[in-house]
Amino acid sequence: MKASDVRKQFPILDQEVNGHPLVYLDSAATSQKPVQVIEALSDYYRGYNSNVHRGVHTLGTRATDKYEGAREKVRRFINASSTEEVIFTRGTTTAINTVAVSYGRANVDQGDEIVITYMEHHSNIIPWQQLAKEKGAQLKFIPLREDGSINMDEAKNTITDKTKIVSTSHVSNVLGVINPIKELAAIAHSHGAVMVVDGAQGAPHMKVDVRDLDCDFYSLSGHKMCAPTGIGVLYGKKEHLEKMEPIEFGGEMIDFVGLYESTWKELPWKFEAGTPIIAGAIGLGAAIDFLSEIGSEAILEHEHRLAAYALERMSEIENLTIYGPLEASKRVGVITFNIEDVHPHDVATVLDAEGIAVRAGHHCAQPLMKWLDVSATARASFYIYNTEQDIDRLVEGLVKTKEYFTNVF
Ligand code: 7TS
Repeated sequence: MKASDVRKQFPILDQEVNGHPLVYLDSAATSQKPVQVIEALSDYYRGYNSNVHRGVHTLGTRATDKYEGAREKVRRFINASSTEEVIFTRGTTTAINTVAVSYGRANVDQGDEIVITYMEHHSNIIPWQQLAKEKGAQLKFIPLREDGSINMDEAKNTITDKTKIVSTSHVSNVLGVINPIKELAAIAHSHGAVMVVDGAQGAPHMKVDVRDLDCDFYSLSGHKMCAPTGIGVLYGKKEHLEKMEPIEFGGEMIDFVGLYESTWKELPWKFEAGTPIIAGAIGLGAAIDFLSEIGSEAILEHEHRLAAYALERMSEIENLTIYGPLEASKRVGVITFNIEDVHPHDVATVLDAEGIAVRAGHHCAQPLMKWLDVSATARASFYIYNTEQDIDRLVEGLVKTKEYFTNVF
């Protein structure tokens, strides 16, 4: 699909906000949805809404085929060995919590170490904090280089024979930096630890090959990659998942229930309690078809081009600080910044008046804000439907913001 055709598939982008054509630069929070995904949801609810794996009736069979078909699409998309390794979850947060509770409780003991970094999203911090507290384990943080990227020499020092779990984001939701997962996984494995990847900001933007990365677990959120909210994926190596206990019980995950003892279904269903997220999974399948048509390489190339252009144009603005590496090739299309003496919420408010949507705040990464020595930042995040013109509008908006606050104060 040509870049100019991609944007046309997103009906929401064709509107005015506050009297200006909408420029949506908040895709790291959630992406917009193409018409193909909206139609897949509508087809399900209009044509074959039914529960899965239960009835023998025709609608139930269609729904089951589509739901399990979506699992196979995910498997191919991340190159897992088998659909047994693909568990549908509510999102990345649920996926990481599942690993921390199920794998973590069984494999982490007092005195063990769990290693993460300073750049993690809260969803990849708190589950490990809770586990560490419960088990008397130590939570350790890999130091970052000055540009915010992971210091691999420090990674080698931080990960030790006591480390049981290493968990980091594939891509930081604040700095946009792409992390060297394959290298970290190799270090983790050399100490007998598992590698957990928070892929919320990775899977939307680049090729994910879980076998090549050799990670033990990988999580993603559908809503950041053109699918609906409420659907995500936990990938896990079968050798781990087979030994792990479910953390939710009832409904879809049951094999046999007695009065005092019960047994679970096989993988992947033993981790999918209750009625599954059927519409969400079907929507994710449609989103994967859509993204695959564009191609992961083309998506990353597009983001590198936009990031390079944004970094160049934004660095022309005086007193504007950009966080993270300044080489576009080290990032995806996420640019976090501050304008001196202007609060990021004020930046976002002025931009909104111009029809430009950006996020301001701590981005659910308070330890990283502390590391950056700021209380908050503004963030512009791009995706497949953004263009150089969107960045021009952002830069014009930022210049206006600066003028406005310079004149007022
Ligand atoms: N990990 C990372 C790196 C994220 O960016 C996010 C969401 C999550 C985990 C949690 O994903 P969820 O789908 O389970 O909520 N990040 C953001 C953000 O940057 N702005 O809003 C949500």
